[in-house]
Amino acid sequence: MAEQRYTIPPDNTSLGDGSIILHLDMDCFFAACEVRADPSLKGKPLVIGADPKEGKGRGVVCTASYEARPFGVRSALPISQAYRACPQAIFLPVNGKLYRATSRRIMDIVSKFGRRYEKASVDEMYLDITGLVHTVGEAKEFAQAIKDELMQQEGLTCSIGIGANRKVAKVASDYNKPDGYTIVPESQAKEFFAPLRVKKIPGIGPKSAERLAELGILTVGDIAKKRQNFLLYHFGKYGLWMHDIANGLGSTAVGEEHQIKSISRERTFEIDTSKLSDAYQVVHAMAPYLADEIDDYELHYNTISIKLRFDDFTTFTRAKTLDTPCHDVYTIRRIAWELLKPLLRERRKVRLVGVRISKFEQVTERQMELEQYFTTEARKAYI
Ligand code: TTP
Ligand code: MG
Repeated sequence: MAEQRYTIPPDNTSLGDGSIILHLDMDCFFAACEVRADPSLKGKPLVIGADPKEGKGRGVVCTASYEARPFGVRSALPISQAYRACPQAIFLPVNGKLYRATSRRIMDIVSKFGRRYEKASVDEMYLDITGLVHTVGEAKEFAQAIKDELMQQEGLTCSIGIGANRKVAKVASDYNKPDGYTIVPESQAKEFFAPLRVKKIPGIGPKSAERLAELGILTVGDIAKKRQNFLLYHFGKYGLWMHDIANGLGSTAVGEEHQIKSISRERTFEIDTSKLSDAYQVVHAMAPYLADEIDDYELHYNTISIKLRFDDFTTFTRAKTLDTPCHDVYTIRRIAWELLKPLLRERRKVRLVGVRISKFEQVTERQMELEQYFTTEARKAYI
């Protein structure tokens, strides 16, 4: 059965008396940055991710241009499958520096439009625009003004959702992609959600969707209609959360949480390896990316973790929390290797190595100076 489409109500409709939240998500972000850098790629199927090696490549797709999506190519698909589905696509490696620099400029541009803002990922953000717009017509103009500004300054398109809470705004920004916007007044939130499949709500994953389906619950409207006690019985507190969301209630806090929780990198070997030097090289090469990114955010890390997957897919993680926060590359390398080495003793074949830094904190200038000094000392010791 085709899903019933939501239509934005007339321009003079009130958005409601509570908060007004805007969610913005860039369109096929990594691919769009590549097209901007090389306009000859425009209109072509484009896949950003691991090297496909003519179908033998390992690793995954990061994103695909809208021209590649009809072939079933999407984020997280193994790159070998993407190659089989669309061999004529242009496959490009990930240029993290370009995307991060673009992301920062976008956030600068967009944040000026709101009262508060929160960066939610490399290509999405929330704005609290309570009091800045009151009607559907004003919200449309507001969304269009942001889109025009981004197009003018960055040459990129985005999609925007405006609603009475974060969840409505987030689902709305995805509703009319690419290059669209969807405005959902408070009074329409339930109707907007009702026909959507439960998995459309971020926070309801495949497992929950399966359990809901077993109970005959397929759409968000089905959740809204259930009694709270029923959902509490089957899902505990999570059931109550789902009930609230389905009924158009949800968090409106923007920018109150620390936005970025961890930064990680993973690498799948082309061929499973039992050589220690292979694992070491990966850690060595990954560390600067992590350190670079943390510098972009002007944060320090407290915890370093590793992930190790053997050829039979058994996976181990280990973590170490430091006595003092750091931001340098050397500490990442040293600790990650300390954590990895004991696991490699048996010389089993390794499929994947990953490094993560987390428990971030902002640092004062004085701390920065000290850190600088110790980093220089550490570098000397290291070389
Ligand atoms: P998304 O916003 O999920 O995707 P997108 O911007 O490419 O496409 P859409 O138009 O549907 O929003 O993610 C933003 C970027 O994050 C994306 O361009 C690439 C990266 N990414 C990954 O590297 N791996 C992933 O699994 C996902 C989902 C995204
Ligand atoms: Mg996006």
